[in-house]
Amino acid sequence: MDDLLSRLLEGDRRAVARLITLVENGDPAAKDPIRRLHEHTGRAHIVGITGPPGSGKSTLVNSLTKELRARGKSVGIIAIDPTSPFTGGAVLGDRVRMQDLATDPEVFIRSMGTRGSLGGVSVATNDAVNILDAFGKDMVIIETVGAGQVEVDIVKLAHTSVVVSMPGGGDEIQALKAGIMEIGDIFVVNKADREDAGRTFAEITMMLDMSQRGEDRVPPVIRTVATTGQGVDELADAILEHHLYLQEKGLLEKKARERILAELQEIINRRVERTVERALHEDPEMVELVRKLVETREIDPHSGASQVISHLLKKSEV
Ligand SMILES: Nc1nc2c(ncn2[C@@H]2O[C@H](COP(=O)(O)OP(=O)(O)OP(=O)(O)O)[C@@H](O)[C@H]2O)c(=O)[nH]1
Ligand SMILES: [Mg+2]
Repeated sequence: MDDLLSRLLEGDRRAVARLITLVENGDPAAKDPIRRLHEHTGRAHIVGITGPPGSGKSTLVNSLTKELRARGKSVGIIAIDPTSPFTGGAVLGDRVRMQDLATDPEVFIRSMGTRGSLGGVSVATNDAVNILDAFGKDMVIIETVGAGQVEVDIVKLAHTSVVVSMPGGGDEIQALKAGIMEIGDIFVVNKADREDAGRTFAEITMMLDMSQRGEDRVPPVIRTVATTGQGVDELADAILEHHLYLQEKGLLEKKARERILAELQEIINRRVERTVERALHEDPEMVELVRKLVETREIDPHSGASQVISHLLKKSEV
């Protein structure tokens, strides 16, 4: 296992795939390489692409990556699939939509399942981003379906967040309002070949005008047709410009700090959660005892929980 990281750093794609699998499975064998990998990270421009199901994110990532490759950038892609397990249909779908890129050695594509574990997803995704960063990819693109808490967490991992919408989705404009709006750095109206695209474009532009984001930069709204590549050069421009903007304003360091904080928080949450699960599993009598005390009204549930927690903290290492 020791040489997995060396192989990765030497450019071995199989080592990358293997390490991401270990991370995804929460395999303890990932721990050491992930720890040692850290010093090799911090160079990639991380781009989050989020939006409702079927809005064309994968198709867009495909054409965007082609555009970025034409500009000499190497690209790593992580597609988060929230619904199906790792071998599920959507993953195959992504493979099909991104198959143009499959033979390019400067592109690495990986789908990750979420396996129903919320905290775990962010941690695994972040590890995968770090792996592709250390692997030397100039840009790492994360595709995720919006817009729930997981997506917001994942978007927090990105330097540049692209929010994709499509025409005719009244619902998804609502979803935009529900939180993703604030974190989008660039907005895309994909499927601009559809006739109601103009209205969606106008709605998003208006919402951005009304929202006070406390920034001197108004996020651009870009119309794309992912299937033909129309507007994708403009999107690539906007993404690279945003990175320059972050650099020039000294915001890249701020983002990096926020990223590390979010990463630490996720790891801590996840580890505490798992420790509690494990400890409760190993010590059911303790819980049963407290349950009885609460049942017989000798103590209240809050004090009961406190007792369980202090007991667990005493006996287990997080
Ligand atoms: N007309 C039109 N269709 C598009 C466009 N972009 C994507 N599509 C089609 O929309 C469908 C969904 O595209 P995907 O790229 O899989 O969308 P997605 O957002 O990645 O979907 P999920 O990952 O399942 O949420 C496919 O049939 C695409 O061919 C576009 O610009 N115009
Ligand atoms: Mg997709």
